[in-house]
Amino acid sequence: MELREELKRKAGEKAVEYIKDGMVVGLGTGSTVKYTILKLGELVKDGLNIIGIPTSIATEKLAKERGIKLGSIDDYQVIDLTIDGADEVDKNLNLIKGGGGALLREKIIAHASKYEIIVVDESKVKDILGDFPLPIEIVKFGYKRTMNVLSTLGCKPQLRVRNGKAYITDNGNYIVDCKFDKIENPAELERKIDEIPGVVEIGLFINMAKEVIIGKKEGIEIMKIP
Ligand code: DER
Repeated sequence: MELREELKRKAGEKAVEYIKDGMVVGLGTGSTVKYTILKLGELVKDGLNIIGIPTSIATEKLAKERGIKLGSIDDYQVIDLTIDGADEVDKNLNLIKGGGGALLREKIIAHASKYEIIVVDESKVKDILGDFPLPIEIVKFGYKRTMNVLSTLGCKPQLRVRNGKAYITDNGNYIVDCKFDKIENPAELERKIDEIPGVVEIGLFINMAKEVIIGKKEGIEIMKIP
């Protein structure tokens, strides 16, 4: 296994230690939390009793394949613990998310969670957010105008394309990836973007993560809000 994948696996599997019998567990999306779900599937086979709330159709499929019992956010409106990945993490545990296209459902489930743990490899940890283009979910109607308004905030919006076609989220919307370079004040930027009609959700998760588990060459580091 190549090094980065090994660091993802270390972080993803470490998070499983936080899952207790009887919990309702939000299941994130992406290549790091995949390892959490694989390990969780093994524990479920050994008798662990949890309900998983998936943050995407892809995660729902993976969890079902691993025999994890699933529920819906409408039937389980308070979630004990959510484990998810991120594209960037800063020192205040603010996140850029959405690289996997699941930011809307991820944010709803994060908001419903008593405790949100993020699993990343060390390459995701940054002093200031912004290296990774900020994913923003927008409706199709008037999307070119929405992109133009977003560019007035100082970013270069790119419509996300997959296999030569505009990427469509699980919710039927577009994603625009906006390169801001340095995001000095994530909370203020989130507020400004949120004012734009046509924006559905923004890939800035402010004050939502309680812990970040970082897979590093020398081992595991845990970042927590003091
Ligand atoms: O879309 C997301 O926010 C996902 O959590 C994803 O971007 C995490 O990235 P990973 O695949 O590198 O874990």
